[in-house]
Amino acid sequence: MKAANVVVLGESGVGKTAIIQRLVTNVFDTQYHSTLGVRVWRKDYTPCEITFYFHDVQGVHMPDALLKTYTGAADAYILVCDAPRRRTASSTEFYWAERIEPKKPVILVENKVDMVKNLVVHAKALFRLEQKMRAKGINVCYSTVTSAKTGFHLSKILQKAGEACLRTLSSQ
Ligand SMILES: Nc1nc2c(ncn2[C@@H]2O[C@H](COP(=O)(O)OP(=O)(O)OP(=O)(O)O)[C@@H](O)[C@H]2O)c(=O)[nH]1
Ligand SMILES: [Mg+2]
Repeated sequence: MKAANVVVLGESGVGKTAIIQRLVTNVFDTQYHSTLGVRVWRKDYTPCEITFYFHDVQGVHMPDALLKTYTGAADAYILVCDAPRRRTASSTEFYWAERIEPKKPVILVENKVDMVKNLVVHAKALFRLEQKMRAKGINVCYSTVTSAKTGFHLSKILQKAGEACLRTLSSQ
């Protein structure tokens, strides 16, 4: 198995920990325990023969020099915003996207879609965000709406992250 670092970034409360926990343990916790610092979660993913190390980074902004120690070690990123709060998408575009290495692959996620009425509106907004990120030179390789609560569209993230990490590892 190859080791791959996936660094998960986004504003506080968007559901980074919930997504990772669902991917690794298939559990969803309704309680909010804000992450302090960075927590690393391990998951073997046999279809790609990869061991993921998901770096669950606190959403509270930390000094750029410290954040860089995590973003620099990434083989891929997952950037998360949430559907009920539009400003979290702006933060993805103008804060988090400016603190990653642009050539490394990015999976763009709009989470908590179980809370919205019109999914099509959100899918279209995510598509526009993806276009804007690409225009900034960010290497978005996949984008999806998700729900960590219901598990909606989460399985694709493992597959796309696995493929992205294999590309990064083979180019090194
Ligand atoms: N309805 C719903 N709630 C969610 C979903 N994902 C996460 N939540 C809830 O949102 C809250 C915040 O989730 P977290 O995963 O802790 O958020 P985070 O991005 O890790 O936040 P920080 O650690 O502070 O950066 C928790 O109460 C979760 O239960 C989702 O898909 N749907
Ligand atoms: Mg967290």
